[in-house]
Amino acid sequence: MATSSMKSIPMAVPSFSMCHKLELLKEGKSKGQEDHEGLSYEFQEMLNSLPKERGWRTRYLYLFQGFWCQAKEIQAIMSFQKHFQCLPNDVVLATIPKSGTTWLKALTFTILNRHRFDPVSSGTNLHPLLTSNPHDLVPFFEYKLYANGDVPDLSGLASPRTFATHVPFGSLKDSIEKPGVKVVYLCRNPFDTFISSWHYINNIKSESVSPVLLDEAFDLYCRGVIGFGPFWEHMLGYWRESLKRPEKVLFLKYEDLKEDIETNLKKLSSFLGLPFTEEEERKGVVKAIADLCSFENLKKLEVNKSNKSIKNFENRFLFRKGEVSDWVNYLSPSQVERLSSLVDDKFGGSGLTFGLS
Ligand code: PAP
Repeated sequence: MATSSMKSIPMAVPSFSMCHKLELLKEGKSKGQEDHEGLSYEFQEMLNSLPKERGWRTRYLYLFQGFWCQAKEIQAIMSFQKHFQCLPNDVVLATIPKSGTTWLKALTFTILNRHRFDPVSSGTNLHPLLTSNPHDLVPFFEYKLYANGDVPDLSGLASPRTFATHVPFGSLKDSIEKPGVKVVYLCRNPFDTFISSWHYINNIKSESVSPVLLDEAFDLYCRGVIGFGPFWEHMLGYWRESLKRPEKVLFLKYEDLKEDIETNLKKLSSFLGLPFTEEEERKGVVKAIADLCSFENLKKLEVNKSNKSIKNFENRFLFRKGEVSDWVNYLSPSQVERLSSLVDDKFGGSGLTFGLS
């Protein structure tokens, strides 16, 4: 964890002192199973009662609360669900992995903190994004705050507190039910999300797990077996909630952000209750945020070339191509047909479309 970067902006992101660990989840090692290290005997017993499939980067994915998840993520999610107390004004950024989480964190952090850290003069005032990876500025519930069954003290965080999660809506909803708590969901088309996931997993997976070949990963993906999947249930869960309660859940699409970032920044800012003023627009604040958080800008920063943020994975793997439709370079015609008909089948009639060419 890049705690040093967190120290440089104490008001926005104080260090999270860990209060205590969940008794149930303490200690216990299972030899030869890296993904079970540190899990209690009772917890492993519970895992053994869950359906499981071959994991992408750990030995297994388990079916927990209706979605596929790694053992340590389950441990963290249980701690989160038991202990997290939301406050009015909390902001939760939600994605299925590889949908543009890093980008959404950068944009939201910059919007919410723009009066403390002016994006227009980001170069001279040393904006936190220039020295910290977005994952260090907006922590995940399951990979950082509640990882290892920890229970963090979040009382010192400045409002609005901003968090992130990959947990599907059904498993998040009870934790965010106070009025004023807002959720922003970023969705990316399932084809690119798959390709991005496949590259990332093979870059960061542990050496004890054999590489996942594209064909095998594709089959797992189409069967819904991917972290926090099935992808269609993840996307539709947030989509339906955004239709039901647009003041609570904002649903954005990666492709829309790529096409017109400034319009989407204004939408995001208004949703968060901090619309851009005319003066800000005149001063070029919207464009400055778009530029500061752009793929090209973030990728070239030293912190994103050489440091590690989430779970000790190298930041550079979070910035691969950042393009729309890279999947055309990888999928065979029969794979395109299979995924297309799955998408038609699962999303048909929902109103959620992806504009795939
Ligand atoms: P995470 O869910 O594990 O945090 P996430 O950030 O969602 O990962 O996914 C990384 C993808 O977002 C990469 O896509 P690619 O593999 O197709 O290239 C990455 O390039 C892309 N990405 C990261 N930052 C940005 C950005 N600022 N703008 C656009 N795309 C970005």
